Amino acid sequence: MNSGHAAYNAIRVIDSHTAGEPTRVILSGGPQLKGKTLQESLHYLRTESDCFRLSVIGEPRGSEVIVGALLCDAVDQTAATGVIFFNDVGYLGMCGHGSIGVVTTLAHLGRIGPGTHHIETPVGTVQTTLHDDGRVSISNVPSYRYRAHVPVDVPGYGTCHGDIAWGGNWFFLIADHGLPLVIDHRAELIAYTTAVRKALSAACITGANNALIDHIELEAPPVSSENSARNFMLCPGASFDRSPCGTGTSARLACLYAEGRLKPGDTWYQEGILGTVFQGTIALHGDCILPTITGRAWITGEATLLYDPDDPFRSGIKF
Ligand code: PYC
Repeated sequence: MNSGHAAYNAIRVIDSHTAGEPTRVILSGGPQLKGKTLQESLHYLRTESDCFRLSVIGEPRGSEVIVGALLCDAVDQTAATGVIFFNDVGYLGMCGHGSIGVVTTLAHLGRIGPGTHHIETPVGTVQTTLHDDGRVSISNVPSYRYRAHVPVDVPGYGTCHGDIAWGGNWFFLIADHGLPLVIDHRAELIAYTTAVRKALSAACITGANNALIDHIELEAPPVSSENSARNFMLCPGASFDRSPCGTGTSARLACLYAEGRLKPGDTWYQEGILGTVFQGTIALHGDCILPTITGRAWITGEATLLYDPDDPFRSGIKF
């Protein structure tokens, strides 16, 4: 059973940010996972050692903005690593900016060089390419639009419409929100997207197989004329993505393809709320698309997290 408090000694981490969004890669010192597949390892982590998650990325060692990336053994021996992504409220199927952070971290450690590398996640294997100039491309999991133009009544705001799409996580993508996608309006953007997520849940509007929609994406024209569009992304919990969001961009590409607005060979320049950009292209895969997202991460720190048994907040602070 989950003991409820963190009994770790020293956890080695490397911090980075991808287009502004932080990733903390956990190299060693975490729980011994059990399971033959990454899904089983994730189940074990979730049910038996969940206190690890908040102890590593929550306050006082981290913050709600950080995405954790726990490196673990891959089942596929040719993969560079297995990885389980999480944030302050739970686990992410896939994480685009986090995968770019993981590849950049492995390169920083000298474990990989420029070229193609596979990363195993609980929702599938992702092919990555580390380019000579430090940029990283992620060939994400098959992505698709599940439902189009779904109306939802948002208390206090009125009705909006959104597409439901899978890009490695479940997204509700809204264009008719009427809000300015600028960082100074972040409090308003968080309040609105949180209300939308609540309204979706209250109306039992879900992804396929009743999956919870936990990411809300607002769309707008780009600020820079060099880009294709801008977004604001509410992550699970109360935090927003500082980057254009890799899985969110994948979901957007799936919707654009479904609308006939994007085809293989086209390049989409997705601007995030800070103005940083991910480049997206697609290939076809049955009824789905295979998105490739390209961006860049930078290493910001190397640290050993310590756990004093007398520290009342050694397991992190749960808000
Ligand atoms: O880049 O896919 C992403 C992501 C998901 C949540 C935060 N970033």
